[in-house]
Amino acid sequence: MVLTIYKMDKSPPVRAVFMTIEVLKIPDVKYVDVNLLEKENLTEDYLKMNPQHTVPVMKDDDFSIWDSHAIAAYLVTKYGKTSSLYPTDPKKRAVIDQRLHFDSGVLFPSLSRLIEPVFFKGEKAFRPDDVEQVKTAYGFVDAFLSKSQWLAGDNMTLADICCVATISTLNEAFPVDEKAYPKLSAWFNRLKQQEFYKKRNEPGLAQIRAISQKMLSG
Ligand SMILES: N[C@@H](CCC(=O)N[C@@H](CS)C(=O)NCC(=O)O)C(=O)O
Repeated sequence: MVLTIYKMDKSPPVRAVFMTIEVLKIPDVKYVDVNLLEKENLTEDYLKMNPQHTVPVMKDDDFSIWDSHAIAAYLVTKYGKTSSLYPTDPKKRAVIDQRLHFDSGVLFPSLSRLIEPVFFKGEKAFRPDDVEQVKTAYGFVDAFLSKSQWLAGDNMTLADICCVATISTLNEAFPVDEKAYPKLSAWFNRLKQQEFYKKRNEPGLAQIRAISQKMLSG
């Protein structure tokens, strides 16, 4: 049985899957690099696995699935010795699912919208409207954290892992202001101290940092 992840290290959803694998301590994972600039995600074989041509994709024997949130949930269900990252209790799981959909529907689109003009269209500053959208998203996360230390309750869950992959990337472009978003800032600092974050999020994030600095300075 071989678990394979098709990946590009700087991608936030890929890093969410990396961190999930690290927390679950899944051994013997095979990694395959997919170079998006070289259009390796548009080959016939890749499109057969994932017609949406995104990374990450996970293959577990003859089963394949894409979308970091679906992959992370599958990994916990199949490989998690305990289910605390994604509990089966309907209410607890519903809160986690809401945060995961928030990541897909609000955080990640805010990130794409913010960085694309600078990273891919040669603009030298972020557009004010896009920055406003990021501020709104940060405000939502701060509100989610008003009653608990973690995004979906008193324990760290997939909600924290998936959202921090995106937020740490947003933070490289538009840093989280500790005064404006104190709860978000404290949560982010808490995650930055975790070994799984240092080992599996930080390296890809450093690549984003380098690109961001180059694009904004040039
Ligand atoms: N919701 C997806 C987003 C995946 C995604 O958009 N990945 C980007 C890289 S960060 C990608 O593969 N883009 C290439 C493309 O859309 O063709 C997930 O969580 O996996």
